[in-house]
Amino acid sequence: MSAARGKFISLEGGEGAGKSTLLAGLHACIEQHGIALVQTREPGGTGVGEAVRTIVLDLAQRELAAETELLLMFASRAQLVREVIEPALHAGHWVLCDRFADASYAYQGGGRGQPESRIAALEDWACAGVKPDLTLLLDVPVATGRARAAGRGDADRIEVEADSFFERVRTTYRQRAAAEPDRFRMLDASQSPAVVLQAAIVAIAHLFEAKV
Ligand code: Z5A
Repeated sequence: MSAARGKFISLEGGEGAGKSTLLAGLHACIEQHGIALVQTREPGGTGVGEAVRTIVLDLAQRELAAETELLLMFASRAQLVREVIEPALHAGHWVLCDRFADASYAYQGGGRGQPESRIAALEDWACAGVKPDLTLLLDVPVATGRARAAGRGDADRIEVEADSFFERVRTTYRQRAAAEPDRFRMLDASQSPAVVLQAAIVAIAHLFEAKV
């Protein structure tokens, strides 16, 4: 008998929203329910994806065209879906992913102005029907997120963009959350890490109920 398909949760948000911080707490919470969990990230998560990540975040790649950036994000994603996410879900494991396709709509769509229809076509092809069951959107004012991230040292190729870029990213995320209320849960990420974790645990609770 094959295992019940696992659940797929993605975390999204702007720079410094607190995804990495939240991931650790969520990971522990899910495992406490006796669920086998695969944690991964985008771009990255596979050998190919991590190589793509190095390119797209490299400040020296100043000439990278917006179209190339978009294709690279989906190249990483196509590999991650086939090598990690789909096999894990098929085996009944849950997958917790730091960013997924919504990030391409927000950054390459909202931020860089790539057409939504083109991103949707790439999603259709690269993701082969794999979509998060739940997306936690960590919403935080751009200035707050950037101030947090600034404490980390050197900015990467995307982090050096202007505030206006990150405002468009935030607006696109919020629009996507409003358009798909069943899949998205928007969390106020300007609160303390403990409060954000508690809100996230409440937001994923229905997935545990669906498990039994
Ligand atoms: N990107 C893209 O353009 N298109 C795509 O399709 C995909 C990605 C998938 C890499 O992503 C870049 O790729 C990203 C989008 C782009 N570029 N940007 N900007 P990433 O997720 O690896 O990098 P990131 O967004 O820059 O993550 P981040 O800045 O590391 O943010 P975070 O993980 O959300 O934050 P954090 O590391 O948990 O926290 C940052 C700091 O804030 C840290 O000191 C914490 O201790 C602190 N923190 C965290 N939470 C709180 C709260 N609640 N209160 C106070 N302080 C906090």
